[in-house]
Amino acid sequence: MLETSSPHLREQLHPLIHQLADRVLANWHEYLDLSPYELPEDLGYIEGRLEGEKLIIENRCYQTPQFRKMHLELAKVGSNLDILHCVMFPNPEYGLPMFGCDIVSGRGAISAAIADLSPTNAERILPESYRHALAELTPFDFSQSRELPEWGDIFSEYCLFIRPSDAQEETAFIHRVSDFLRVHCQFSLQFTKLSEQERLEHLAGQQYYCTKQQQNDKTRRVLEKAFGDDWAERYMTQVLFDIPS
Ligand code: BLA
Repeated sequence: MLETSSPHLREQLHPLIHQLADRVLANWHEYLDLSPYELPEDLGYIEGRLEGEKLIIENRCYQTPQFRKMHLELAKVGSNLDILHCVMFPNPEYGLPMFGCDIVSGRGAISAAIADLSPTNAERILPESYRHALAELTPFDFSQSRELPEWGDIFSEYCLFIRPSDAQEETAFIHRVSDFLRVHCQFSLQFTKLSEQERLEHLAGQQYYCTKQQQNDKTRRVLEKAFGDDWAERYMTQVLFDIPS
């Protein structure tokens, strides 16, 4: 099995989080030719304090020719809050969508599990091959869908935003995300380079995506309480959702 984090943190995270983290890394290693990606100023492992509780963040980052930055983050806030955050930022030279996933577990129960392949072209629709493959996936009827926040217009019609109600739904979520990743990794290798004009269009789409994600006050608040406002701003705009130039 692939080691997702120090055994110490990994063992303490909600099982859905470490299972999905393993799955993400397994998919990346299976389909893509990974190179390391250095985060700014050694932000691989970070500790802070949230209202007297320790916040631990572990980052894994890779890149490939198709993906400028592939980021997997695991975080634990005290004994209550476990988080998985994952984003694959495409190289804008290929018209690929953005893969994003966030899982939040509070007091042992998952409150939010979200995953999407989000379009970055001007029309904000997924490439034909993706739409076809995603439409073919066996649908699963999750019992508790959650409503997207106001900034959530970046997500596609395939976006999954649920609160899993039992172990079966947790497993179904992992399978869905795995399918998204397999489709994304496999198709990404078939894309050819765009014209300069199309590249700029996708770059603008990624910038829009990041600007919207930076408006997630729930993420920001957790980081602000543990590390202060300035650090949270820097982390959200330079590590979680850095806008490519
Ligand atoms: C929600 N994100 C949340 C919540 C918390 C965090 C505490 C609220 C959980 C809930 O409403 O049940 C916290 N998420 C974090 C922190 C980090 C993190 C601290 O990633 C990192 C250190 N967020 C993403 C990505 C997506 C995303 C990639 O990072 C989607 C692809 C979505 N998170 C997302 C959405 C919500 C959320 C849509 C719900 C926001 C809301 O309801 O207002």
